[in-house]
Amino acid sequence: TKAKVKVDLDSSTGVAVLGMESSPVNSLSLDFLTEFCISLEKLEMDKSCRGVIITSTLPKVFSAGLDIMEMYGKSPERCGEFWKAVQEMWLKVYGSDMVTIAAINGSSPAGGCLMALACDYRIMADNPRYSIGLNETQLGIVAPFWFKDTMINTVGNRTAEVALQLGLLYSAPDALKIGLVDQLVPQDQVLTAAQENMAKWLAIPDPARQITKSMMRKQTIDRLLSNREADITNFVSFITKESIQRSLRMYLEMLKGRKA
Ligand code: CO8
Repeated sequence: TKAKVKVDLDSSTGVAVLGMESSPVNSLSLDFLTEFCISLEKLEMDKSCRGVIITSTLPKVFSAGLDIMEMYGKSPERCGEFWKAVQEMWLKVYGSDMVTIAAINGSSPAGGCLMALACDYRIMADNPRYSIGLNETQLGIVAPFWFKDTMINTVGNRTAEVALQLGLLYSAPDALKIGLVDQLVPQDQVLTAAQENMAKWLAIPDPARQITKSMMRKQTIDRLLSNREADITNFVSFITKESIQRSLRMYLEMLKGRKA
């Protein structure tokens, strides 16, 4: 099967570009998440790599978030395995010792937004068609506490409260306004801007930056680590409920129907 992640490490700068290329929309399936985590782990272990830029190689979409097909009509065991992989992705990105920059060159709803939020810095293409946010409630599902925590850590409590309840998807300019992203640049400059910004982070001695990052994020990470099994049980019992399955089916039909 075709690789879903493309890694390009420049050993002269110590910066890797991790391109997500799981057509059509980089949805986070179990296979995708497994490959993504292995790639990130390899970079983490590689002493020559100090920073990673996460981006999409597909047009229009950064990541469509969790693969809805992984949550629809699946066995509890499979749902549990899937959820563990979602946790792992967040733990690896949010807790990375490397500098992580999201080069958001397309829409980034729900789990896609979570992945971007887990990075140290976010640069988004200034394109009015792209949106980003935690829109879970619009699907009739609830963003787990660690999605919520990551959002609060980024935009603050009040903004997160409104954003999460209404399941708001923000346009790029609105996302900049609330601090959900840090910088907007024209579409064709997203990667260059990410490289330029990366240089600023890499000018700081690694140990000082890493300890500071850990100081800021450790509490949030520990909250999931100490509740990991309960969080899986909670997800599985929630997602396999008949009413939730019905909501997901309606959402899927809406997605498919939009095209015609
Ligand atoms: N999962 C699976 N398939 C998807 C997904 C997805 N998340 N998103 C899109 N697709 C499919 C579409 O159905 C379509 O399939 P087909 O070609 O068979 O009709 C194909 O991908 C292409 O999609 P579009 O035609 O819609 O492509 P566009 O370029 O027009 O739009 C978007 C791209 C903006 C990404 C759009 O597809 C979209 O909005 N997708 C839905 C995104 C979304 O709402 N994701 C939420 C997932 S839930 C989540 O991530 C967190 C859940 C937390 C769980 C908590 C439970 C307790």
